[in-house]
Amino acid sequence: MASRMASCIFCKIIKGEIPSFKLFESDKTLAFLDIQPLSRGHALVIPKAHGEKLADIPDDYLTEILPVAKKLAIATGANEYNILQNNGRGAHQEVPHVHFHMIPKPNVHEGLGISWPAQ
Ligand code: DGP
Repeated sequence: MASRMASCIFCKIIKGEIPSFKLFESDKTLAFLDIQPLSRGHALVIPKAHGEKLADIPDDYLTEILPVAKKLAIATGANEYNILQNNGRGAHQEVPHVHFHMIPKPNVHEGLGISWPAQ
């Protein structure tokens, strides 16, 4: 587990070793913009505990995830959006650290004080 954490790209983002555009941070949760956005405002919400799949993450690291995703959805002004979470390569998971996608549908606008960077 320790070696997987050392090479994990999202653990490096948590530690600030790889830059990201952070949207929310607490002791257990981090949200940042996806580097390959499917739409403007596409964000990832991750637990700060390393684990590949949902079953690997302690419950207390999961409780904040959906409320944060909800706030991000509201902040984009999106009326329509997808919350997605993939488990395993066969389920299209590329990064082996649990993450929830918040993907606004196109035509979102700026809202509630968050100015999304142009892409
Ligand atoms: P998934 O297929 O569910 O594992 O999605 C992984 C997402 O992670 C994909 O949309 C691109 C994003 N991603 C990968 N590497 C980085 C990175 O270094 N920074 C950021 N911000 N996003 C990344």
